[in-house]
Amino acid sequence: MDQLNMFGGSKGEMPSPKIHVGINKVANGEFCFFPSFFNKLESDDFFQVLRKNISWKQESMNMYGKKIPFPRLTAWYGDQDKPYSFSGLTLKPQIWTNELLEIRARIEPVANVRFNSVLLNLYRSGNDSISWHTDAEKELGINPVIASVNFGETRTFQLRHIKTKEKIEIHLTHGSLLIMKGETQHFWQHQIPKTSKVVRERINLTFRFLI
Ligand SMILES: O=C(O)CCC(=O)C(=O)O
Ligand SMILES: [Mn+2]
Repeated sequence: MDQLNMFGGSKGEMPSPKIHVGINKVANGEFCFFPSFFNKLESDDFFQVLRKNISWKQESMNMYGKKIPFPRLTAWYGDQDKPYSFSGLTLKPQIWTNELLEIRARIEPVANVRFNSVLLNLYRSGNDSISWHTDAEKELGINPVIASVNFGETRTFQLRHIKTKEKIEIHLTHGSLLIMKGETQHFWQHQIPKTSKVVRERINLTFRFLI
């Protein structure tokens, strides 16, 4: 199967229970979800170009004096004067590529904010994941708007309210855009769990504004 026919698009995908297209207000949070924000052709193109041109790195976090590799590859791009720290790492951003600027120009009018940086994740298989966390680093300000763009395999994005433990699942399809805003990062953790299904690669971009 060639790369262009690899990803099925959102037709026939499982719907995301509770979350519908457009604005969703939940307890202590707000999400805007567009399952096919980018069409199939442009999503196929973006997947290929990003897979090839992004400088993917195997970063590790320091835990009890040990280096633990992240279960995914990552990359950090953005304005040069905005270093970013998370999980004990400080990353100096790489310079924006044309594709990243193109994607940013498409999503900024919808998110209604400016983004000066983007963190990219490459999930190589079902064994790659990101565990429960919030995007609440102090450089992101009080109520950050985070815009998540997805290409490649559909993976399940889970949210969990830190007090009520309510759970929400969103199927992040090829070409989807999910915007998290309002108080979300103070009350809802999120993760992409591992899956035992045989899955193809997935690229996720989270656009952020660093103060
Ligand atoms: O891959 C995803 O959808 C989530 C990535 C994420 O939460 C992050 O990079 O902070
Ligand atoms: Mn996150």
